Amino acid sequence: MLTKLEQCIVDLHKIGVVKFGDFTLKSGMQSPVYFDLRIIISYPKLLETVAELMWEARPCEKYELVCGVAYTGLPIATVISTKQDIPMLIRRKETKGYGTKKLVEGNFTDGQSCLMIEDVIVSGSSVFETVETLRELELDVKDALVFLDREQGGAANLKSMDINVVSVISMTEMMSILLKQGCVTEEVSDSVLEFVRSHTATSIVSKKKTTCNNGTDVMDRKKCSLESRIATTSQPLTKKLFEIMIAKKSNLCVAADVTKSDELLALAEKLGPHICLLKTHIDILTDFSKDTVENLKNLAVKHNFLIFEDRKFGDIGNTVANQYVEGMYNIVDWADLVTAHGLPGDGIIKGLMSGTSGKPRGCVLVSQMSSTGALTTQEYVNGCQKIAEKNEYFVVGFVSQSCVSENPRFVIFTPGVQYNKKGDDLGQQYNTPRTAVLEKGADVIIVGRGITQAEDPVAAAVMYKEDGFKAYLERISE
Ligand code: 5BU
Repeated sequence: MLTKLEQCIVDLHKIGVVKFGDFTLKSGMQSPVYFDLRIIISYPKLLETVAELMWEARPCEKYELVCGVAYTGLPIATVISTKQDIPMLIRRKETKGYGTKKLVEGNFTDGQSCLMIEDVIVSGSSVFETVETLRELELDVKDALVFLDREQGGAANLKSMDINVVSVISMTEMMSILLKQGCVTEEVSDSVLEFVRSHTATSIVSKKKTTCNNGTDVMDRKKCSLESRIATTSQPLTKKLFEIMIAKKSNLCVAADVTKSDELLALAEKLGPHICLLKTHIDILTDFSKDTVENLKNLAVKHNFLIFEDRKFGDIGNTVANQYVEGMYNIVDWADLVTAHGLPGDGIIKGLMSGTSGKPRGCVLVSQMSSTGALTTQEYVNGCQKIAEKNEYFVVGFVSQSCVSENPRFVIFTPGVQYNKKGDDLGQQYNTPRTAVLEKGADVIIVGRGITQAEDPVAAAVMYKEDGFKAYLERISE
């Protein structure tokens, strides 16, 4: 005899709600399983059972309102609303052309308690967006009731936003029922469980306008302090980078373009205390070995900096995924950030993301290069911005020579920085740290030969760091 939940899962599988194959989730992540509860509206009895199971799992006895997250949360919320006689709200999915108030349909008054209803939770972004709107309207939203928790970090993400998630079933439990009831083979079940185990760290990024440190509701990245920008993103490495920059009072990234591992490690050891990032071109090392990157990783921990491989990926997603993970460099293993061109379109991001296996990683899009005659057009810059906005979970920011984004969540990295030099013989062009930060809007200055070929690289690094950070402080206080 099956329990109500077991029967429900078997029935959902039967009508095609649980699908196995190769799916691209909203975040761009590839998944071997997809739970598509939308079709439940064609099966009213099953919809009723799902709503009952959810209501039975509710964390609190009483709520004054329920609100379904569009779209599949809506029919479930409607059933709960009519059965339990609790008024319902709808939050529109549209983001443009509606003020916050008009985004929500239904009657309510300040302070009423409202239960969120959602079908599936991955990162928690959809729930978060809805809760954000309701909280702005002074509603009291603490709990989210979901049917399936895909166990990909959504509950933890929402917990950090003070939203308590209660789910009817987890992906692991669902697979165990489906396997026991002979609905899936052990092979399929194992592949899903392996996927769940290796994708537990998704992140939420709010689409909401962000308030700057000076309290104004403007989205001007250049005016926001690093402290206030931490809250604008959930990209773990962007957050970490901001924290390092604050702690070390440094917006300096050194481009360690040397050809021997010993030299690279010596630079990392000497300059480590002064930098927020160390940028590599790993393929110019003539003696690369696994030890090189193991030692580099240890130095990154010791001196608290991130490793940034300037690989400039530029191929189709599938090739890029191989270049990122396979081959002798295994870049994903040791580089926190990598650069990529936007030219191939956002398949390149999906390719990189598919290689991360749940590790916190990020990519920086090359929006404008520093060299003379770079073929950058405004259309390309805009295209990169679109890719970044669409893949905000993975894109940390842009390499650029101007303010290509005002969004405080994105970091602008500017290479071509050196004192007293116009450029080199091969097309490189230079700005001073002040010009880069104050005029070009750089958040991070990338300095290579200006430091590595200086007579005293440490003294040079200190000078670039101090000037760069002073210019940043000046910029936010203007
Ligand atoms: P330099 O020695 O400060 O000129 O080194 C600049 C570094 O930044 C070097 O590693 C380049 O590959 C890298 N770079 C750049 O100079 N310009 C760009 O537009 C991009 C990267 Br993208």
